[in-house]
Amino acid sequence: MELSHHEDVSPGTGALPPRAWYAASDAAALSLNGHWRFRLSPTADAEDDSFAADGYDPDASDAEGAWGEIAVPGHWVLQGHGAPQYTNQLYPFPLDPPRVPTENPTGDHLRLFDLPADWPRDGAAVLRFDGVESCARVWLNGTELGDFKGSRLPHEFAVGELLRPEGNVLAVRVHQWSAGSYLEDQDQWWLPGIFRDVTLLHRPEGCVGDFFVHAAYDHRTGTGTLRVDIPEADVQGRVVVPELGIDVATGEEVTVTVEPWTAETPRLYDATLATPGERIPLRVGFRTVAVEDGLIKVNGRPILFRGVNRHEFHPRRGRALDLETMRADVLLMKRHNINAVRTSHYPPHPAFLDLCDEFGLWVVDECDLETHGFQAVGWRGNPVDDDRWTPALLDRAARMVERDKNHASVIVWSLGNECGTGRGLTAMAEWIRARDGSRLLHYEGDASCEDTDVYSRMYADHAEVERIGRGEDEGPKERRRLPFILCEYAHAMGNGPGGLSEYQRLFETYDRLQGGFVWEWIDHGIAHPTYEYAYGGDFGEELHDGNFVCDGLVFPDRTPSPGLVEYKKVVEPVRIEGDGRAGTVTVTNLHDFAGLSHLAFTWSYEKDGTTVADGVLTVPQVGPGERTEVKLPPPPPRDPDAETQWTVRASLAEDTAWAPKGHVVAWAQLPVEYGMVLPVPGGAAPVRDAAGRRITLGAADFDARTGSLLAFHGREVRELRLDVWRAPTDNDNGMPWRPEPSVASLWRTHGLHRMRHRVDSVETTGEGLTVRTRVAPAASDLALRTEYHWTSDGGKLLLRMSVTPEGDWPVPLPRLGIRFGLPGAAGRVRWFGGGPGEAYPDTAAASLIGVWESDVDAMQTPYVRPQENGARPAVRWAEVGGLRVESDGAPAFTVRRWTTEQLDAARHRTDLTPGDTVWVNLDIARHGIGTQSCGPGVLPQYELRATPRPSSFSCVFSRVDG
Ligand code: IPT
Repeated sequence: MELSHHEDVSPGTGALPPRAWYAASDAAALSLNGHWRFRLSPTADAEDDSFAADGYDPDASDAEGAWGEIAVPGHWVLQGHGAPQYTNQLYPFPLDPPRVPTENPTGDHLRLFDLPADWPRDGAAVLRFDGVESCARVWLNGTELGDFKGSRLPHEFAVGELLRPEGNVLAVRVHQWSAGSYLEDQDQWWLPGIFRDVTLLHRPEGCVGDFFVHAAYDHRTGTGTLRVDIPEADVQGRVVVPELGIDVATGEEVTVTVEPWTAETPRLYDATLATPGERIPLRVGFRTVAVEDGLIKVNGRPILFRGVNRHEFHPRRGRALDLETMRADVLLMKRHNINAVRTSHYPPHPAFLDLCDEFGLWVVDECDLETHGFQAVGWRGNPVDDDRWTPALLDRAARMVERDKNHASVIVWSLGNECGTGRGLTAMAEWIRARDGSRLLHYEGDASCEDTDVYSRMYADHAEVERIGRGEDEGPKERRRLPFILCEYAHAMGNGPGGLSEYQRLFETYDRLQGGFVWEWIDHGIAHPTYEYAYGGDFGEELHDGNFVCDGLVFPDRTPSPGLVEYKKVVEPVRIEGDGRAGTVTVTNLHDFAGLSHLAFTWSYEKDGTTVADGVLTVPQVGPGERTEVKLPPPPPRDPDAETQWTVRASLAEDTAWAPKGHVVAWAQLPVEYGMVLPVPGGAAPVRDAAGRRITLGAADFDARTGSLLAFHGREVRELRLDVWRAPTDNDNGMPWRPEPSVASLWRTHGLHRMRHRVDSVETTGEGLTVRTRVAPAASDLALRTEYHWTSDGGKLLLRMSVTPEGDWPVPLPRLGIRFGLPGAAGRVRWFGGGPGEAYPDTAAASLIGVWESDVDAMQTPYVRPQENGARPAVRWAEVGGLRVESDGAPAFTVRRWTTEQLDAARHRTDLTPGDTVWVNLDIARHGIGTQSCGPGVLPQYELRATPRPSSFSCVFSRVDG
C-alpha cells in the first residue's frame, strides 16, 4: 500500500534547501499573516483538494457553511475548531509508525492576496513558512508547490512564474497527525496549525542565497576573525563592518581587534552583507566556544549556565508568539539573573535568537525531535534507530543548523530530547559536526556520550551531582573527561522548586559542574472561560497528563512565580556575605567575564524592619571570579530592645537594555542584633460562667467543655487548634509514573488529612487555663499529645503550646503549628518577617526580612492547580482582622479565605470560593518542598520528622485597630 504524503517517513517534497534566516533585507517582502479562510475536516482524506484549484471561491462553493476564518499565525484548536490535547510522554495515538489515525483533524487554509503595487517585476520569489504543525501541503494558484513536515522548522518554496499581480490564491492543507508527529512527542499541548509567519519574499537577480557568518575571538590576542561564506555556486558579495573598518569579499578572512561577544557583554557589530541584488543587515558577535581541559569555555574562560528550558507558550495563542512576548521572555530572564536558554525542545521562532544575541543569553538550540513515547514499548520501532527515518532526521538537523547558524548566542546544538539512542542520532551528529565545527554538541539521552561534547543529565539528585563534580562518577572513561551540565533540573511545577541553593553551591564548588537549566520557563495553562487556566484533561482528552503541563517559573500570564524570585536570588552573579556585627562585607564577583562597574552598591540599616539609615557602599573593582572585602560604616547607636540588621544591595548603576538604573541584581541581609523577647502576660484569673459553659480569661472567652478559644476582645475566633495538614503540592504528589509512593500519598494513607482532636482535660488554675488533647487519625496508634497553656494580663493573651509525638512516625509531617479562623477579617495584613512573597524551608533564599503590608487575597500565590502556598516565613509579628500575634519562634504565617481542606479539594482556582472567615496558620515547623514532581524529594535537612522530639511554641495575641 502506498502511503499518502502525510504518512510517509520522508521529510517532504518540493521545498528549497534550507538557508540562513534573517529578519529583513532590502528585497521586498510581503507578510501573509492575518485572516485566512479556514475549514476543518475530521479526517485527512474526507475532503477532496478541489479547494486548492485556481479560481476556487470558498463562498460560492460553501453550501454547508464549512468555511470560516482563522488568524494566521495560530492554532485552530485555540480558535474554536476542535480542542487542544495534552500528553507528556505518551503518544495520543496507537504506535504504528509511520501510520496515523483515520481521525486526523485536517485544516484547509486559503489566503487570497494581491501583490503590492510596487512589488518588483523582475526576479523570482519564495514563499516561506516558519512553522506549521504537523504537516502541510501547499498550492499557489492551483499549482502544487510541495509538502513538508518538521513543525518548528522553516520551509521555503520557489513560486516561480506562478505569482500574478492580483487574485493570488494560496492554499494550505494541514494535518494534525503525520509521520512527523512520531518525531515530535514533546511534553506539551498538541496544537496543530500554521502557527508561525508566512511570508512571500522577493528574490531579486543576484540576491543572497545562503550565508554563513564565522566570527571567532582569540582571547590571547584580543582579535576577532571574520569570514562570511556564501556557497560557491551562488553570487558572491562583500561584507562591510563600518565600526571595524572591515570591507571584505565573501569568503575572505579578516582579523582585527574587537570587543568579544558574551552573554554578559553582548557586544554586536552592525554589518552589511551585499551582493549585486540584495543587502542584508547583519549583527556580528565575535566569540569562540570550545571544550578545553574538560571544561566548556567561551573566549578562553569557563562559563556557568544559570539557565532555563523555554518552551514557546502563550495562554491564548499557544506557540504562536509575537515579538512582544518573545521580548518579554528575554527581559524577564535578564532581570532574573538568568544567562542561558535551552530551546526545549525545538528551535524557537527565529526572532527569539536575535533577541538572545542582542540582550545576551547563551543558547542551547535544540532540534525538533523527540520520540519519548517509544519508551512505553521498550523503544521498539524507535525512529531514531531505523534507517528509513534517517533522511527525516538529517533534514531536521539541517533545517535547524542552516537557519540558526549565524547567531552569536547559539553556542551548543542539541540533537533533540528523549529519543533513546540510535544510529539516526549519530548521523545527525556527524552531519552537524561536518557543517559547523565551531559549536558544541549536546544530547542527553545517550549515556555513552559518544556523539556529544558534554555530559548532560536531567534531574540527577544533589548527591550524584556532587559525585560527578568530584569526578567520582561511574561510566565510560570518555564521558568522565567531559564537562557536566544538568540540561533539566529543579522541576518548577507548582510550589517550588526546593533545593536550588544546594545545587548552586555544587555548581560553584566544582569546576566540572557548569550549571544547568531549570525545567521550565512557563506554565502552559490555556486561558479558559470556566477554569481560568486549563490543563490536561480539561478538554476531555481520553489520555492526558493533567497539570504536569504547568511546571514553569512564570505563570501562564508571565507573572513571575515565587520560584523565579528564588532562582534570581540563588543565581545572582554577585555574592554578598559578611558579618553584620563586625561590619564587614565580602563581595564575590561570580560573573564569568564582566567586572562590577555596571553595579552600584548601597547599604541600609534597619531597626525592627524599618530603615533608619542608608548610604552608598564603595566597592573596589573586582574581576570575574575575584572577591574583595569592604567595611560598612559605623552603625547607629545600639538599641538593646530593637532587632537590627544591614541590607546591602548591588543595583544597576545605569539604565541597560534590559532593566532601568536601580534594578537590584544581588543583595544580602546581615543581622546585627536579634533577640526578640516575647512579653509574658499573666495575672488575669480564669472565670467560669454560671452555667459552666464558658471560661473567661482576660479578654478571651473559651468553651469550658472543649477548651477552645471562642472570642478575643469580643471578636469571634474559630477552631484554634493544632494543625499538621497542608494541601499537597505538586512536589508532595511526586511522579505519577514512579512505583514508590509519594509523600502526599503516605500522608493520606496515615490519615494526616483527617486528624481528630480528643479533649482529655480542660483545667483552670489561678494562673490560667490548660487544655490537654490527643490529636490522631482514625485507624492508627500514632498521635500528637498537645497541650495548650493560656495566660493573660487582661488585654494580651499568651499561648504556650507543646506537642509530643506518640508512636514511631514513619512519615514526615506536612506542618506543625496552629490554625484558627477569624470571621470578617479579609483585607489588610501587616507583618514583620520574611517577604514580600512566600517562602518554605528550602525555598527561602529570596525572603527579605522587613515590615510588609499586603492583603489577604493578594497573599495567595496563584498556582494553576491549587495547593499549599502563600506562607510568609520567620514572622515576628503579624496583624490581621484587628488581631496581632507575636512570637519568638519565627513561625511561618499563612492567611486565606478558605480552609486547607477546600484548597486540597480544588482542581482549579475557580473552585475556590472566598468565604467570610480568614483562616490563619502559624507554623513552628514545616516540611520542605523539594522537586519530587520530577526529581529528588526534600533534602534530609528540610524534612519535618515528627519523632522523637517534642516541640513547643509560644505566641501572644493582642488587639489592634483594623
Ligand atoms: C523530561 C522531559 O525532557 C521534559 O520535556 C519534561 O517532560 C520534563 O521531563 C518533566 O516536566 S523527561 C522525564 C522523564 C525526566
